[in-house]
Order: sequence, then C-alpha cells, then structure tokens
Amino acid sequence: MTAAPSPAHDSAFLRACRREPVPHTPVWFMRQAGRALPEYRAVREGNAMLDACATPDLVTEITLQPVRRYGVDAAIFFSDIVVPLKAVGVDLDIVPGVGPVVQSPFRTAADLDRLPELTPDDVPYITESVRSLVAELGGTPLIGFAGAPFTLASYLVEGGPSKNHARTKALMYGEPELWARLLDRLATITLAFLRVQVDAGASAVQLFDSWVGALPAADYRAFVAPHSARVLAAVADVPRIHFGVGTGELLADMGRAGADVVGVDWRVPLSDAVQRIGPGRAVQGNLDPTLVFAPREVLDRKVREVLEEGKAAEGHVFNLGHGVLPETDPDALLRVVERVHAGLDDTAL
Ligand code: 1CP
Repeated sequence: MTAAPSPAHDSAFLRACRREPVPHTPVWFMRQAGRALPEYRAVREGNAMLDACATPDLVTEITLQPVRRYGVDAAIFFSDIVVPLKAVGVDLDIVPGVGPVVQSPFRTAADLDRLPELTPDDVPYITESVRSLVAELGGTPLIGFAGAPFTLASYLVEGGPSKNHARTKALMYGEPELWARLLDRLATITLAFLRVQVDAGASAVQLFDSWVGALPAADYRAFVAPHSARVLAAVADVPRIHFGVGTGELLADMGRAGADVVGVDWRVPLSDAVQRIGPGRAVQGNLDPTLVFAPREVLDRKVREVLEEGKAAEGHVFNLGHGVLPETDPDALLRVVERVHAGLDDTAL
C-alpha cells in the first residue's frame, strides 16, 4: 500500500524543490528560530540548549514561532547539528555565546570507538517532536536537518568553533586513512539521524556543510564528497538541500553529491550559481543576512535582485545566504517574506 501524500505535498516549497511551477517563490530563513525572536528568548529562559532540543514541547513551540510570525513557506526543525553526537555519547555541550564545545577532542583511531551507530532508540524525543510538529503544521512542510560529516568533524577535531579548521585539515591531509574512517562513522550517524526525522514525517532535509568552503574542489572531491553522497542517498525519498558557506568553487560538486537543491551563499549571484551547478537542480538563497540592517529601500531592491537572479533556475527557494543574525529586527524579515510573496510583478517593489 502506498502512503497517502502529506498535506504539504503541493506546497510552494516542495514544488520548487522538485522544480515544478509555483504560485509564488517560497521563502524560509536558515536559523529562523532563535535569538532574533523575543518569544524564543522567553521560552528558552532557564532551559539549556541541549535540554531544550530534547524536550518535545519546547522543540514544537520554538519551531512554530517563526512560522506564525513570518508566514514562511517551511518550518525547520529546532535542534542542532551536534545533537546526534551527544545522543551517541560524545561528551559535549553547547556553551552560550560560544557554540558546541567537545570535552575530549578526536585525536586517534581509539577515538573512533566513541562514535557508535545511532539508533532511533537513542533519540525518541526527535521522533516525538517531528510527529507533533507535522500534525500542527498541516500544509506547511517541515525540513529536517543534520550537519554534514566534514562540518561535524571540524567540531570534534578542533574541540569547538574554529576559524581556520587547522587541526581538522591537518588530520585530513596527514592521516587520510583515519580521516576516511572518521567521516565514514559520522556519515553513518548523520544518515541515521536524518532517517529518524524523515520516517517521523519531515518532508525535506537540509544537510549543513557550513564550513566545507575551507577546501579546494579537488580535496572536497577526494576527502569529503563520497561521505556526504552516502548520507544524501539514504534520504532520496524526500527533497534534499545541500548547503555550505563560501562554497562558490564547490557548487557543481555539491550538486553532484546527490542534492536536489543546492544552497548558495551571498557571494555568488544565483544566475552564476545555476551555470556552475548545471541542469536538473533547484537553488536556494541568497540574500546577504546583513542586508536586514540596511535602509528599507535598499533591502527591497536587493530582495528584487535575488528574485530576478532566481528566475535563471529551474526551481528557486528564497533564503538568506547564511543564518539569521541574532541582532536582526524580526520586522525586517517579515518585510522580506511579504516582498518575496508579492513577487516581481508587484509595483510597490
Ligand atoms: O531555526 C533554525 O534554523 C533551527 C535551529 C538551528 C540550526 C539549523 C540551530 C539552533 N542550530 C542549527 C544548525 C547549526 N548549528 C549549524 C549549521 C547552520 C549554520 O551554518 O549556521 C552549525 C554550524 C551549528 C553549530 C552551532 N550551534 C553554532 C555555531 C558555532 C560556530 O562554529 O560559529 C552555535 C552558536 C550553536 C548553538 C545554537 N544552535 C541553535 C541555536 C539557537 C544556538 C544558540 C544557542 C543558545 O541559544 O544557547
């Protein structure tokens, strides 16, 4: 028996991901839930980040907040890329104002034992949260997500946020066999984490390889792409978005790794991105997240430029080129949603 299509199946977001005609360009924002919203700060008061991620009522409420406020075309599951690592037993925490911090960073082959497979029983709160959200969201699609093997490895190897990813790259270049085993473990954990979300009803996924732009294309192909491809292949039953920052040189390879939609940061105009990626893929992006601080006329003009550039693509999901900055005025994002939905024909633009 085939399952009935989800109520979100014909949403503008999923149609754009599948490169089908849309009633309007769909829009959502990376990091749309979070510190820019006063209602988020209120709910998080007194709840540590990782505790919040493991509490279905909080996950549901926080995920819904930006959908209510902005009327975006998709919700993104409230969690963090390090949640599956914590779930398999890695000793880490999310430190306010810093980000993920790993107690004992990954150093040697013996550390592979600290990265066992993830099973659905390790994350019952994820299944419960996704189910509750899908029921609440009705026709609005829920995007599940995970960190890609390279970006997860960077936190494990560096022990926390890093600018140059120096230790990570030293391991990759200096001990390629150990690197391959590490990325293989991380791919196995990541794909299981995405499967849990899709099996519970998420209707698309985004694989965040936020920091992979640190690599040249040849090394991306040799050391990273096969592992990301294995992750993406495991969730081929839903549209897959593949995103990183500073990845102008990697866009074609990231598309070839199996994505349906390639996320583009603000550095590359979407029409150029489309040329680099080639046919058969949609694109997502790419308003510079700092433009919300510019005067409204400038913001409006840039939104229009991104919409115009997006016409070059077979499918376009409007987004920022990276996550919402914490200082962002929510009204500026509301304005962006209204302008995107009004489209290029709107004379007010
Ligand atoms: O609304 C949403 O978008 C969902 C929430 C979300 C997402 C998609 C959070 C909540 N984290 C993420 C993904 C994530 N986490 C990424 C990929 C996206 C990106 O590139 O921005 C990365 C790199 C992380 C790692 C991480 N977690 C950082 C960045 C640190 C660095 O290296 O610069 C930080 C600050 C966190 C903590 C975190 N995750 C999410 C929130 C709201 C927070 C802040 C913690 C808090 O409020 O205490």
